[in-house]
Amino acid sequence: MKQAVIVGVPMDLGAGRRGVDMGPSAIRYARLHEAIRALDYAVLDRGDLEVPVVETLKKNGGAPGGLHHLEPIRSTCEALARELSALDDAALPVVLGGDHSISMGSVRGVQRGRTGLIWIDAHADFNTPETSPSGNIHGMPLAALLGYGDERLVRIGGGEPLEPQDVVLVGVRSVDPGERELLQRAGVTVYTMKEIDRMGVPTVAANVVAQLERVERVHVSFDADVLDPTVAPGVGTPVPGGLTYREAHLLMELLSDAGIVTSLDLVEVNPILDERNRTAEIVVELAASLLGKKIL
Ligand code: HAR
Ligand code: MN
Ligand code: MN
Ligand code: MN
Repeated sequence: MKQAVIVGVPMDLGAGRRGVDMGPSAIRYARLHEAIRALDYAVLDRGDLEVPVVETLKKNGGAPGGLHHLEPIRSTCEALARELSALDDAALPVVLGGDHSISMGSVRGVQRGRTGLIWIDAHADFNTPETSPSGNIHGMPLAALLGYGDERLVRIGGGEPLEPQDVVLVGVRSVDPGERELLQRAGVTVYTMKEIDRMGVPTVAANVVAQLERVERVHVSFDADVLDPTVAPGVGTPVPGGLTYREAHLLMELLSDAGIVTSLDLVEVNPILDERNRTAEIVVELAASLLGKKIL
């Protein structure tokens, strides 16, 4: 039997607003386990990592050019990378955030051989301390995974930087000025909302699958704010013009059909801003589509 391993990372230190630390709880409460078990996976929940409480930390560097809460974020990501790298290769890790900075730990933890990454997000998360308008580290993880930015983030988990040709961004519609320049220079493939409008999800999904044909593993990092805020109000940094309910499902269904996905993050769900947990519920439905749920 296939096995899914759930790890929660209740951390909001990388975000500018509080609340995504409650994401793991909200996603479990939305029946994640049942949804995955129904797809013939054995589900092992390893619980939540221990994350420093913000009130116990000194205030530090929240200004532009800063790295807000660098040390506790770095150590939490190291712990996550260690936990995931110890798992059996055949298991499918499902990491529950938490803000998107946790993906510096999850990607390094699942990286084995040539690893592809599909980053599904309204934002590019390609800032460095120099380009970040906020100093919030959840705007920096994808850059760090490709080797850009502060060395202490780049070196998390001891992994090699990902190859730009193995990285795809989908759903982007909010990019900061300095971030744009680095993103274009880095050479990762980006399907903005414009491409999704113009080509449609089927073409985008087919291109993504074709691009990642040669990698050994594929990690999907799903940021709930890629969804349109009318569909998913429970996120800290909503941006209008996102994926509709069906566009998001179709993307997951087509990636599932391709059979390439070997690990998954579900991040940036903010229960404080949500309406009766509906964002967490949609995220669970989308995870089920990605892991093989069929309509018929
Ligand atoms: N680009 C902005 C910044 O770096 C906002 C980033 C918001 N990030 C997320 N993750 N929610 O995608 O400050
Ligand atoms: Mn803070
Ligand atoms: Mn993100
Ligand atoms: Mn985002």
